[in-house]
Amino acid sequence: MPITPTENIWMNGELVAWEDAKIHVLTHTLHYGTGVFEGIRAYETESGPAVFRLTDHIERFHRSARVLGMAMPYSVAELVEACKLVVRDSGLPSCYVRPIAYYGYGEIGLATTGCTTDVAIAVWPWGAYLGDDVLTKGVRLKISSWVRPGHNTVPPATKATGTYVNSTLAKMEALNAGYDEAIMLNGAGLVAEGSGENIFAGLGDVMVTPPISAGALPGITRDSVMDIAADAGIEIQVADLARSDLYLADEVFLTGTAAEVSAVNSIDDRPLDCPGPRTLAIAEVYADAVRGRIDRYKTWVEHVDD
Ligand code: PPE
Repeated sequence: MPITPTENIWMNGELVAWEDAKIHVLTHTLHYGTGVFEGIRAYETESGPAVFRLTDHIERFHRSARVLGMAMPYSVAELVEACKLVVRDSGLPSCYVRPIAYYGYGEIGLATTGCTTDVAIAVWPWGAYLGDDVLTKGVRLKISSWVRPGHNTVPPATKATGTYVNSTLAKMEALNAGYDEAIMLNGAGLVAEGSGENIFAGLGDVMVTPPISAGALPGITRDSVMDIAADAGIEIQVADLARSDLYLADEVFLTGTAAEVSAVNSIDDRPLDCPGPRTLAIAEVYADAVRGRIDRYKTWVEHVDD
């Protein structure tokens, strides 16, 4: 997707003009995939732009760094304020927010000893991730030939930049085969997640989503959807899913900050009820919740003008 530039990018505590926010080609993370990042959305609300579950995202950002053994130079509170500042500075009513922490220029070689950790936060307008018709036509999924890395390979529950080599391979394989998105299985052949989304499958009265131990990212949208479903009387279970469970599902949806709640049309060309009734009910509440329209979920909405 082409990027639409905004005015400034936050780099190590300062706002830098978009076109000057550059790094050296010998930046450590460019070579070894040793960074961590987040994907967050700010939505237009009645009281100005608000970032959805900003603190939760920044806490995950810190956890990802901790897993990599990376010393994060800014506290959660500092990064929350920095994200709000960049959103405010952009003047955009809604946008995508991308914090990234990376080992910078100065050391080369696999060891990260002595590397500096640099942090940047960019925002840009980002529309529908999987198309404008995700709640009407839905997306066509293909089970990937690429396997989600194991917990002792590249930790899949960590939002590290290097992990996305796996996601990109899967995504491109699916797109080249004429599908919209890939679903990855783990080394045991159980369902993990999409290249950039978690998955929920309706099997009779319950909707099932794989556990983090299956190789899924602890998605913040996944977590929000579990609360929304519980409040709406829709039963959700966290349990392993076999590939055949996906073929037998009545309805399936994907969740992610970028993808929001996206209905699934088919998996490996096996059609599903799309959009399914639970998918639609949850998607509708989610769309209102992120925009601060539901009192019960107001704590999720962090205004940038506070
Ligand atoms: N799994 C993966 C692999 C993943 O990348 C995401 C987010 C999720 C699950 C859902 O997590 P959450 O956003 O917290 O609900 N994927 C990001 C897209 C990355 C991209 O640049 O493309 C996102 O949705 O921001």
